[in-house]
Amino acid sequence: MKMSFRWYGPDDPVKLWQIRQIPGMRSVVSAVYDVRPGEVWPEESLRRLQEQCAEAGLVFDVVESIPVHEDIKLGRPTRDGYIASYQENIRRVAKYGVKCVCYNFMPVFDWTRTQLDRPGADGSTSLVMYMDQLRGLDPLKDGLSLPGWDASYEKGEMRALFEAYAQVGEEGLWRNLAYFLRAVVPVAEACGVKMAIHPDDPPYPIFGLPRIVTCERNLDRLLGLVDSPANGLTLCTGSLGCAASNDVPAMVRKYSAMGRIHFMHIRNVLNLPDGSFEECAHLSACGSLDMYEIVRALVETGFDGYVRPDHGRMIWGETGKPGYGLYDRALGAAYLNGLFEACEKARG
Ligand code: DNO
Repeated sequence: MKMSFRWYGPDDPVKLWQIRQIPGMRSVVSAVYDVRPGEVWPEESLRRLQEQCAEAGLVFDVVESIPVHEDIKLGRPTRDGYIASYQENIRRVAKYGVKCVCYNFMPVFDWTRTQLDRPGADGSTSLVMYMDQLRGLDPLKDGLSLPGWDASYEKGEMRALFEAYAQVGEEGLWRNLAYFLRAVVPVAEACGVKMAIHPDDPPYPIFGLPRIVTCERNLDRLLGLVDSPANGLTLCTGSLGCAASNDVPAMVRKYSAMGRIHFMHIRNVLNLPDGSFEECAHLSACGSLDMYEIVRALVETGFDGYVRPDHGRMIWGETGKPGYGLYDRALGAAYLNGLFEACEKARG
């Protein structure tokens, strides 16, 4: 396993030298952030990223994410141009040392929560999704924006996108995903890159928009669209795990044994009876997921991909990007390193 940490570039309040001091830290997960979805990433930006990480004693070898343009997800006639740019981006990131590309196929919005700073009993804050708050939200009316979202849409554009997705529906989204994968996976194969789709977060339709990367049945279907190791998964325990019907350790074991997990996002969630959930500390005892069983499944299947501690709470007075502070993610990395060491030694 290769331990990694997400870094949002020079503007990130978390600095590379701090990441470097987390024990066992190896890889930086990053992206070129000043380019709109669908455009080709300047080589100069990639060179700089590679150099900055190397100077800090780290390796830039995972991209999260190369965004997929909405026209690709919608199957619009303009998609071929955007797919050509995507293919070029895969070639370019490979040239600068990247081995794994994380992306998602969620319509319009990336991950969704209803509150980003919910105080816990210990005074820390975390991201939560409360169903009663969700019912009151309308992205077409409220000026809703979350850190992972593309904030550049006008209200009118957003409405048109919603209408277009209503036409496409789930099966249309599957067809468009297949078309995309058939075009990009051969390019990834040729340059030694593993594509790793991130599950939908949360893994069910939201605001009436279809979502398909949600459960074991659909992950099987996805991997079958192009049966190549380069068509793989980012297995995000928190995203899949907030649907109680997903048995996360079993999914990890199955897809890791198949060699189809290239990137693990590991975090815990506390699921509430009405389908709401709270992000919590990584420790198993704090949430609904058994972190030991997840790590054991990886170790026993010989997992050698990338791992990153996912979202942390805000603790010790830190301020910054919700979910992406230094302290709690560093604690997460230390805890995960401990679980890996114990499972590896037990395995002998
Ligand atoms: C949330 C992240 C996601 C992820 C994208 C991948 O914190 O895990 O935003 O980066 O969905 O494309």
